Amino acid sequence: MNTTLLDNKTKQIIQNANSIVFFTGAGISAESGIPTFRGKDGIWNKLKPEELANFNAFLKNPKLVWEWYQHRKEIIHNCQPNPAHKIIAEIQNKFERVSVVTQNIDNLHRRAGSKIVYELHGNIERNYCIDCNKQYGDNVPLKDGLPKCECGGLVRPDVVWFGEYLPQEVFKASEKEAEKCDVFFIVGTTGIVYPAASIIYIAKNSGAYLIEVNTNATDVSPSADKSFFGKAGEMLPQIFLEIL
Ligand code: BV8
Ligand code: ZN
Repeated sequence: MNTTLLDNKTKQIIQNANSIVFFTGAGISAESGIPTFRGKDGIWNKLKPEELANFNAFLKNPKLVWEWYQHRKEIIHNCQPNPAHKIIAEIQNKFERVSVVTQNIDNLHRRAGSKIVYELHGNIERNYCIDCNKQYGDNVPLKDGLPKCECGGLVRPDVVWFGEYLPQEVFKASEKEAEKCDVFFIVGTTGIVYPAASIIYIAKNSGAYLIEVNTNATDVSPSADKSFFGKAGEMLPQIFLEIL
């Protein structure tokens, strides 16, 4: 890509930034081979979130919901962080503070080496018992195909389902990062799922410079100071190539 992406103003602002936040969604993991939710081959085109990603659906048919998450976990385990995840990790010691606020449950930011990661919607690698709250990693005992805790309770993935509250300490800390940052990147998200998306506007109202990276325009685009329309795995490395 021999054309320069950055205008001087954006370049200056990023170069002089102390704190940078990356707010990410399913789009940042698309190039790793993880299907998005609403894209062309999006998960929600085939399955209804209310049928699977909510607590009542789990109680009604725990086997179906559990196997759906095991299926997604298998896909994630066969995927690698892509250049977008990697550049975010690589630049974290080039600036005073670089943090990630993600809606993704795929653990790819951590696998790429990012240290400060706020998982607003949980992490598919973690599980817990809905009765005694015992934490489980990969070693969830199955009893007739059902994820059963030693106390007999059902074990569920430690993700936030629709109609459920986000982990408050994670949400509060993410709000703080948004309030304090100089530059706020919005990468690969439609920005329509709340209360996660409200963090974008906390950053905006706190004076951060908003930079969107997405293959398409979104509800966020009008609020962005700068939008780069293209693949995150190509755009983000190019942006920091021009900076550093
Ligand atoms: C709650 C975990 C309180 C599970 C997820 C206010 C207004 C309207 C609705 C609501 C509201 N407040 C609450 C609601 C309801 C609901 C909500 O927001 N609904 C939406 C759909 C309208 N919110 C909730 O239910 C939340 N809880 O409010 O609790 C409460 C409590 C009790 C009673 C009442 C209220 C909880 C929401 C969390 C749900 N869990 N995930 C799992 O993953 O299985 S949400 C899940 O979907 C993801 O985490 C993510 O948040 C969302 C997907 O969105 P995106 O990440 O943006 O992905 P998407 O596929 O849509 O788009 C991809 C984007 O990437 C596109 O823009 C595309 O162009 C771009 N792209 C694609 N490829 C690339 C790319 N960009 C760059 N490069 C590429 N290569
Ligand atoms: Zn238990």
